[in-house]
Amino acid sequence: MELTAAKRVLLAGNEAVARGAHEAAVGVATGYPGTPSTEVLEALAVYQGADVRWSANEKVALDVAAGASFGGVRAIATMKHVGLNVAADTFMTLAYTGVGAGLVVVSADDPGMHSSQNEQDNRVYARFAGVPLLEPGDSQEAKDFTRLAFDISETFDTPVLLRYTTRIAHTRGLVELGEIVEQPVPGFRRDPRKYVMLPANARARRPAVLARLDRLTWYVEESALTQVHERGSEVAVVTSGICYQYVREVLPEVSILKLGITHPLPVERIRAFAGGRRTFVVEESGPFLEEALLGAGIPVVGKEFFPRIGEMTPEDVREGFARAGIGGCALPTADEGGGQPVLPAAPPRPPVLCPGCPHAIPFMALRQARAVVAGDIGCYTLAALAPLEAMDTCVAMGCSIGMAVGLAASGGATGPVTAAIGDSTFLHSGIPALIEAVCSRANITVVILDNGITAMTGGQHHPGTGTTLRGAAAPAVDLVSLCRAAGVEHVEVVDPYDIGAVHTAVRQANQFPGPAVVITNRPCVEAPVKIRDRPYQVIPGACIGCQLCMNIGCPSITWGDTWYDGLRVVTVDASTCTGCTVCAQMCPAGAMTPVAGWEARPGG
Ligand SMILES: Cc1ncc(C[n+]2csc(CCOP(=O)(O)OP(=O)(O)O)c2C)c(N)n1
Repeated sequence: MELTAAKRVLLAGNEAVARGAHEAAVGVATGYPGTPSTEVLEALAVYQGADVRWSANEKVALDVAAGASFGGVRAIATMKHVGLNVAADTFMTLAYTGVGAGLVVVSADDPGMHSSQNEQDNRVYARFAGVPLLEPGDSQEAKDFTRLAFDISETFDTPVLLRYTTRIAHTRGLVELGEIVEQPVPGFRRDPRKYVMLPANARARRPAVLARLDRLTWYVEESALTQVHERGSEVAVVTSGICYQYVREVLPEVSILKLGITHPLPVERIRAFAGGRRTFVVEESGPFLEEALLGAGIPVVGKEFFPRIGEMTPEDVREGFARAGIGGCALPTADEGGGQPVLPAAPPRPPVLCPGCPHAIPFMALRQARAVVAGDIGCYTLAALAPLEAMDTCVAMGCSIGMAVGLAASGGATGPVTAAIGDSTFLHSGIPALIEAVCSRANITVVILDNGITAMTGGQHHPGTGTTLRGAAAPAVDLVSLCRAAGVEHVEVVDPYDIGAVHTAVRQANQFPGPAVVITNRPCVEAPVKIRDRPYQVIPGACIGCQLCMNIGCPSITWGDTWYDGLRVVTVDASTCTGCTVCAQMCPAGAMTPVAGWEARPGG
């Protein structure tokens, strides 16, 4: 449902960013999915007007957004923190070219690594590139700052980095909606000295980047995005983003300078605010603000008392101040009106592949082949865990094939070298490494786990899916043709539910001299539609308790406390079984049988 103006609505930070972009009349919105950024584009797609699309990867997303901006249309590119590493090449030089119409880059960082392979503080990218950095502290600011970021981008002819963290991205808050500000579309203005970064042109733009930073510094010193809450306390706190809420909660009486723009910094304003008081910097992740202020000669303390690892919590802030001899105020408990009652922690559950996940059997085959498996990032990374335990490396998106090439080159692998990569990841950044494998005649097998979707981040389409973000039909990249066109001679497509066929395909690929590709071709059982085929059950008395089926790691199969005729047996939970047949194929006793009288369940 499209939201109308002059209303206050509850929005998560990501939805608020989408609303801000919509109010700023964004024309082109691009991105690549990744927690905690994914919902921005999904929320933007609900509004009519803009061209909203998932791109093949973050660099392509930023290239498309930059092209649109050069063409005179406001554009936004969204990504998670590691996505900006992928887009960094473009990002760094966009600081030189500047923009046509407003260009905003959203980086949603994941301190604590709820769903990421590392934690990195992407504020440093703004300093690195020399571009302005906005850090919203709640949903209202997420909307307002996004909108303002387009204006700043145009006023100062610069891309703007909008950076926030998981709590802001996923926490809901009341947001007052605004009107949509229609934008003129001037079209592309040819200007090679600005847009063609030949060394001679780039050298000429370098001083422009620094001059712009100077102008931005004057702007920031005056900006209303810096809020000073002076309460006359003996200590002073400089903070930004979500940490502002935590400081207010823990020390309601302390004087706070809350930053909205964190690069460049309003150094003189902060110096005046600190005014010789004991000044604390409370910030999540690295000592980004602290180092900048120390560098400017403002004596502050921060990471001496507050953690630099993981997500900051109000408790961390309270403890930090307590260590510094300040406050000592406990956070209010639920009884004292401190919010939700503290619920008992849920028992830890190891993450597992879904029942019927088509990724399980290829990894069983790889393990049986004693392959050394360079893995990649996606749902299938869970194959590194028990019971599959069939992945030996996993570093960053798209690394698997290149790492397999290197492992093969090392001569140190103890078995056939294999790369295992999902379809979205292959299209994101696997293709160049496959070309490298071909050109270096690397003796590797590449297993492309094609489930038709970007499952890990919630089922977004990708260039092989055949749909657009808004669900319209689109041309789909054919992976077989793509691999053949790259020069791979041995390409085989196999049904991952057919255990025998998968084993044969892996064996043949391993025997092939040079790079070989095996593509598994079953759709994800959860997205875009839930696949629920006739479920299986265990025939009473037929199970011999061998537990072979437990090796699949299917959560529908349990080895619990079920006994039959004095023998402990497995059970299949028919309510979650998707009917993939894999356990029935594996069972040496023929103990798995389809449930009789089954009818398709809703969503099946
Ligand atoms: C550079 C980067 N961008 C985005 C992500 C978030 N992410 C992790 S895996 C993945 C794609 C998974 O899709 P696919 O390879 O098809 O595997 P599936 O989950 O469908 O099995 C994404 C988008 C990331 N970790 N790194």
